[in-house]
Amino acid sequence: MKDFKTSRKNFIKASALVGLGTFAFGIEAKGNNKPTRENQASDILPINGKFELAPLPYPANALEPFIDTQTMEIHHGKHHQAYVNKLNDALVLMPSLQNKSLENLLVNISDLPENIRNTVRNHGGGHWNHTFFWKSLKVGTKMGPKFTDLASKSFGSIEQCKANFEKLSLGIFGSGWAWLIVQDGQLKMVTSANQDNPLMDAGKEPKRMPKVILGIDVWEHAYYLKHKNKRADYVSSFWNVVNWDEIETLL
Ligand code: MN3
Repeated sequence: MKDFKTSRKNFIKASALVGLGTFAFGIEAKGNNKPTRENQASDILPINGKFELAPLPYPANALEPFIDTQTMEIHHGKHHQAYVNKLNDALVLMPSLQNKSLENLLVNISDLPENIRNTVRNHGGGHWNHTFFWKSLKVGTKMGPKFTDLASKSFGSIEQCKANFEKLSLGIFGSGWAWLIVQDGQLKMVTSANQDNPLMDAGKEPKRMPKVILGIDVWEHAYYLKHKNKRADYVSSFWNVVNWDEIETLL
């Protein structure tokens, strides 16, 4: 359950089928060390040069019995807080980047100065991924018509979409994430190692900028207290906590 690793792998594109295409971010990538993407209204922004950990958008016990209270408290209060702290520590070394949004830093990750690049990748990625993850979770919502239509067109049926996502999540070796994204007019599933995510280096190809609509954290810290080594149990129960209202809004 060690939380901080430095090795990483590139994304593995798992499947790609039809769907809607929208681009969440405007990018102006240039081949220098100055990320130039303009901050967007929905971006995660630092306050006085520091990123902050927002409270969970619900009580820590809100996802019971599917995700237990203690896991939520540690995952948010310890793991996520540590990502924020270490991201801020790194950016102190590069004051010119302290007014950039988190999205701006991540889409241009390979252009960041080498002395902070890996730290921003791991801990900035961790901050973005978990901020997104908390908003994606809620008990008791129902799958909406936009997702139903898109997933059915893309994967043949909702059941097949879910099965593919579970299989993908189970196949991740070690720590990482599985994602549902809309890109190039298609609904796709991708995975990332460690705290990488689909935004990273997407600024290199503005037209391929993905819209992330769902992610599942398959680091052991996300499920080990409740499910121990049984990742499959965590993944199959994950559908009970997906915030379908949020997904419908994102689409
Ligand atoms: Mn996590």
